[in-house]
Amino acid sequence: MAGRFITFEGGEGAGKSTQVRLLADRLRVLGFDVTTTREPGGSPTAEAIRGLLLSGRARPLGVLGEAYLFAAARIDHIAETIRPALDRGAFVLCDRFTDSTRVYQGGAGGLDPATVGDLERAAIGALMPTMTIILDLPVHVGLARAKARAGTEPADRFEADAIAVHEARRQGFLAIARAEPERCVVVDGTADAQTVGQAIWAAVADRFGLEKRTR
Ligand code: Z5A
Repeated sequence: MAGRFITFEGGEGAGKSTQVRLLADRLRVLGFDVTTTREPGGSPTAEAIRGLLLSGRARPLGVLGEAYLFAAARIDHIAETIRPALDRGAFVLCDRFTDSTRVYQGGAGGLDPATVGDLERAAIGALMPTMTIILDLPVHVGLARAKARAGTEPADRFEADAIAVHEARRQGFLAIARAEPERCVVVDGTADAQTVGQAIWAAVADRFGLEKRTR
């Protein structure tokens, strides 16, 4: 794998999409080839599956059925978007990836860890992110942001879950960070977007040895 694969994780409204954009801008200014993408989605077939999942139409399949759909979308996303970009040496910045399945369908979702692990291996093989940025903030702050952005639009399938479920997800991401400190960096997402972006940039520059090009 020639490129570098950075994923962004965290709860609803944590600021992942905003930070993907800010980091992409910084890297492009430095002349890097950057692909930004998201899950579920990121390729035409995976975007179609996203529609099924977020609308709630797949909910009758249960957590196992939804997990299979997230995995199917991921298989296509990797083949069509992530792998080609990494092979040409790009930075790939992805809004959610396999940690979201671990947390939303496993952990807080109740799917047993062995099944989550089997599905992960089947879908991604050895393609773990080079670096994962976990944006952490209190649940009520993230939900308020998501609600303000959505206006009168109804909450999606996952936003609509109970506060206790959102809190379990937050703790799930923090547990992954503790278990895999070499891959994961937890960033406080409560500050303004530019301040959060600066903290992320410091971590990325350090991780990939970019400091000399930026200071
Ligand atoms: N899911 C799953 O269950 N299993 C899986 O394997 C995968 C996903 C891959 C995808 O939803 C859903 O799928 C997700 C998990 C589940 N659950 N939900 N809901 P999505 O893609 O539609 O949404 P999301 O991933 O949860 O992200 P989000 O709600 O769109 O938020 P975000 O990307 O983290 O934040 P944002 O869009 O950058 O910012 C939200 C708002 O806050 C926006 O108005 C910003 O301008 C504002 N913002 C951003 N940063 C700040 C700061 N720092 N201060 C103040 N305001 C800010």
